[in-house]
Amino acid sequence: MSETESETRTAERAVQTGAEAAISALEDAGVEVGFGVQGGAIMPVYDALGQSDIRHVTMAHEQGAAHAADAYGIVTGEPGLCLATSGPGATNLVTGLADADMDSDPMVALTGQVPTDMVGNDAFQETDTTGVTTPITKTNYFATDAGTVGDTVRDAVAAASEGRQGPTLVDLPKDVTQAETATSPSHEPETKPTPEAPAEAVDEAARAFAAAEKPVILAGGGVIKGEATPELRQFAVDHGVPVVTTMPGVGAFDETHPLALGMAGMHGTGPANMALTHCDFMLAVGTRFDDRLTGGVETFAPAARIAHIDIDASEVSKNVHADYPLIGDASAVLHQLDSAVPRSPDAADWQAQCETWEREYPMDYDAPEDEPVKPQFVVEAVDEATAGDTVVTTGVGQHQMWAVQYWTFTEPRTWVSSHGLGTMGYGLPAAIGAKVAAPEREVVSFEGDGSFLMTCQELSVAVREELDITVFVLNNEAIGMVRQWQDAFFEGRRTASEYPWGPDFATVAEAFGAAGFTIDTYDDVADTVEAAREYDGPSVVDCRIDPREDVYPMVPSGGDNGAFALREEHL
Ligand SMILES: Cc1ncc(C[n+]2csc(CCOP(=O)(O)OP(=O)(O)O)c2C)c(N)n1
Repeated sequence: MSETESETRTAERAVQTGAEAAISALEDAGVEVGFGVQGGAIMPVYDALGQSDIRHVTMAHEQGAAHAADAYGIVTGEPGLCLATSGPGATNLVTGLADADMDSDPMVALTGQVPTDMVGNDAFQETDTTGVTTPITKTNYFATDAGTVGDTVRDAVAAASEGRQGPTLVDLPKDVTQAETATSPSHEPETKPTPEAPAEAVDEAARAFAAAEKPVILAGGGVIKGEATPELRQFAVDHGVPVVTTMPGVGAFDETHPLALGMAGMHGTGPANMALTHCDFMLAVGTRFDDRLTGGVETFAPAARIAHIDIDASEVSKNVHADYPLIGDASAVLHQLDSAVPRSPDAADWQAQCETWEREYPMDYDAPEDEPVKPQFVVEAVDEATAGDTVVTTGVGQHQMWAVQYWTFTEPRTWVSSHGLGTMGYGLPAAIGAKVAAPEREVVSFEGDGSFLMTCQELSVAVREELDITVFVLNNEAIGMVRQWQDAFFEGRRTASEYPWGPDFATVAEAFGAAGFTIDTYDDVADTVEAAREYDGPSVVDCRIDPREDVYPMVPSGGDNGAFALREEHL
């Protein structure tokens, strides 16, 4: 670097306050966007942010800010940034932090805090933010000094993305961000080598894999987070192994590929659940074997030897015993395994068996023309109308399951949903975060009427920012997933689950300045989908769907994946 360049760089990085040091650290880390809501204790940070090149998207609610940042992180692979003030601002982030923590999404939260000498005094808008968020962040920090706050923020950004990703938080007392300092963030974060698994463990797993007669790959969200999609696809194709995904792993394998069996678990496909139940060898990559995937662990893959690749050693043999633990980075270990495999398994009969299951258990539904529109039909119509790299976000409930079941995912980072926490209200703010992250890509959101009601105020943000997103509210006038469980397990007693009092969502959209559309019949579907997509800006389609429709196949909670109920069997 020449002397002049060095002077310019120093001049650009010169900071005067703790807040400026914090923002400078974000800039150095390459952060381009933040989502948040202003407030007293965070004002110095916002003041510095306003003078930086970082774009700020003001959200209507801090929960929306956290979900938007979360989705930004999923779509880009880089930590999404959210900001909130102390007290209620910070507590409003809690759901979004917990959501990101459950799904290992990279995210950084900056929260304002009352001045250090008032901490513990029950000061106005004081909450013990680090205390509240300790169990739902990967790590959190309480900034103590203007001279070190830049380094703290830099560490928080690095921690969100290294190893197993997750949300981090820095709590920023107002005196720390207001104090003068000339100290810029100093150190570069350590770059850690990509961890490989021990060679003997890899060899052992490779030999067991080669000897398998019924091998299956279970691809989890860690495949996508670890950028191991190409390696996983190559491994599966080279060795002719059928691939099942978890819900966060959707997109890790092209669902149009002949080896793709789809998503497994409670509402997984028949072939996926049959393959997991009857395999003799499972190569699980980047999954935490959560209960919605496994059903009852005692009936999960009873005949399988399991090799588990995971970056986080604490996930291995946590819920399901791993016969071959392979701790390391997913793409590095897949490379190692591929080199160590002596020969591909002889699995022609098994592949044929999987194909038989695919024919036996297709994903289908009845759509009589004289009945209300089926939600699956809407999902398929939108899928057909859009391109392969379209980003799909959802709320939580039946609509989420129909979206994942009836959309054909071919690419990673196109499926943006709340998996582990199951947060209603995730879909719209996530669509905002996704569109900000990838303005060139189409973004659609499938919502339930209950989910949409929880965060629909964020439509005001989409209108203000001119974000071209399309929201399909699969409106069954109910919190349908609860209604489905009441019908199945509570003798049809529908306590507090029917929502006939909901608003006209097209009118709600128009009130916010978005475009509103309604689908009442099958004849409306194609033209309305087209009109909503063509509208240059946010649009909402109120899809009046059949309120009796249920999600199938279904494995009851804790049940046997191999004994799923089909539509015609009704639980
Ligand atoms: C914040 C939150 N509250 C409650 C629940 C429990 N819950 C799970 S699914 C569901 C129904 C969701 O209803 P809706 O968004 O209308 O979707 P539908 O199931 O009708 O498609 C509920 C209430 C939840 N997941 N999240």
